[in-house]
Amino acid sequence: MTVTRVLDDDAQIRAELRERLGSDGLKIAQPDEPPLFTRTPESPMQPMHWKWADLHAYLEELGRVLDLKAGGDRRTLRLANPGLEYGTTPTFWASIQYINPGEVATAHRHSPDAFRFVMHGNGCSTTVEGEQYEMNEGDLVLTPNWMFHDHVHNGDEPMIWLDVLNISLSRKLENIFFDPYEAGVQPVSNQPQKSWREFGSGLMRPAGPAPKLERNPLLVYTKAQADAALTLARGLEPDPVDDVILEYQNPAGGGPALPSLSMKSQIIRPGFHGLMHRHSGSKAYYALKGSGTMLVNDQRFDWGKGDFITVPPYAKVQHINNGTEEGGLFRVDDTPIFRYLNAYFEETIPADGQTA
Ligand code: GTQ
Ligand code: FE2
Repeated sequence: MTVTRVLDDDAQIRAELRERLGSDGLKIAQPDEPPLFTRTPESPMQPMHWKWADLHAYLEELGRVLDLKAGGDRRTLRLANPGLEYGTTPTFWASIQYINPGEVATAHRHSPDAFRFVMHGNGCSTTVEGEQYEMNEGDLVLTPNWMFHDHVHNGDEPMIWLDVLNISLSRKLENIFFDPYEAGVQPVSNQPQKSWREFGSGLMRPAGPAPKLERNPLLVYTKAQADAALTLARGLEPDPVDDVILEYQNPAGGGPALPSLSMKSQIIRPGFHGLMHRHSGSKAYYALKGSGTMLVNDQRFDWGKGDFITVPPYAKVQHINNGTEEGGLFRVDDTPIFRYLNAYFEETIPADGQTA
């Protein structure tokens, strides 16, 4: 009938134009192509849950069979997403690095930002632009982009830490730069922990002009200070979605610790039943202690200490703790990018299931 004939004509016109326009490097929308817009984000990334027992077994195996290549390669187990061609999420890779006593991961620098969150062990130090930091369990050490960094393990047990780099983003932006450091490891500066000594209190800073907002002047956040902050926050009204949650802040201006990555630490107390929430961007969780349940879209993940969970962009998440022990989660998300673009969307779904 008329309507069908019009559509057929339209398809025919478009097919003919496809040929001619294509040869001139031009195109128009075609009926068989995905539309420019979806009502809400539709990501091919899948929610994932890795159990610590499995990860640990693989890590021990990699520690035995993989050498650190000359030139300072890293021994890492990458958390790959089966729905994505590249990355743990569309913006970052989360990997677990394993380093044996006596090993040296030689210095280099790159355009992606990175951080390490220490999972197990001690005795390793990371040197960032000459500032040397000891890595102990629960510490967060930043290697902001284009700063040289090397890791030297002088302890007697293997060390395991989480590495996150905003490298999927850098790759999409076609902005990957890399420089090896010629000398292997960097000399340690005569002010070995300068950024920590200046800004590590989180409360006070060197007298004089305020530091520039853009570049985080602090390179390390210790477990002791994160724990102290969470203890204070326990006395606040619980967050209806996240119970107790704090962000590692850039002490200059209070922004995220890295321009594209926000790191958070969170406590889910026994009996907590959070509201379901979704927001722009993707995230990864590492379970620090206890246990809990996370509902991610239509999947249920019962997590324990050491597990990893990754959440696709704009996926619904609900936190529940039906146990008797406090659950602790370290989280990294890419929300700063969306805030920078003035394109951060979020939605809390009330308990009755109706969208607010
Ligand atoms: O330790 O410098 O997981 O450059 C990936 C790339 C760790 C590192 C990773 C890296 C590093
Ligand atoms: Fe690196």
